Amino acid sequence: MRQLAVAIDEPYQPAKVNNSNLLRGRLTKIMTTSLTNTHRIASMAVRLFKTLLLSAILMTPAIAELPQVNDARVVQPPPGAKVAAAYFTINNTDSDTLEITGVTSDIAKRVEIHLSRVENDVAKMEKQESVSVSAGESLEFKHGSFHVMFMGLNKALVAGESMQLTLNTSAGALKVSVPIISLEDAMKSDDSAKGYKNKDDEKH
Ligand SMILES: [Cu+2]
Repeated sequence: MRQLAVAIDEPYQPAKVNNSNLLRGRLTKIMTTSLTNTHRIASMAVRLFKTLLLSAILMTPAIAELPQVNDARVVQPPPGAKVAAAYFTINNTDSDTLEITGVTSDIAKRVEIHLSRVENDVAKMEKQESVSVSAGESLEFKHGSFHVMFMGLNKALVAGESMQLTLNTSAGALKVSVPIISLEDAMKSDDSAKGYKNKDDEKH
């Protein structure tokens, strides 16, 4: 009797517990699954983003840092002069050698990079096809050395105004606004401008 009672009672109790546990288990399982999916999707998104970022970095060609040009100036040439020269200091802040391969400007028919030097007491200047500036170095374009030469000026250069030139370099095209300064100002601030004393001197 007592055993039967137990036998009758028993199926109910565990069954209730089991159902409830089963339901709770299912809910937990569903929630865990959806949480797991959310996590999985999130981590996949992160992984995809990392991959894309990495490919973007790998696929982007190394962008060279454009050099800095300081102290650019062109001295106002004497009236009637057909040539002028621009000076500046170019600073290669990139980790690769910089090549300056040319200069363009609409102020003259011909624009060239020249290098002046004295040979047997004779001042000469030679057109340079390319000028190198080592990584981290700077190069001064100045009287008696490298300069940008304008030949066949299209218009008068007036002190106080400025002119535009573009340096074509291995790091890209670099536009430079060049102030036009008077000979007096050039001589006050720059010994290298003293070569301008001779007005007939068209060598820079
Ligand atoms: Cu020259």
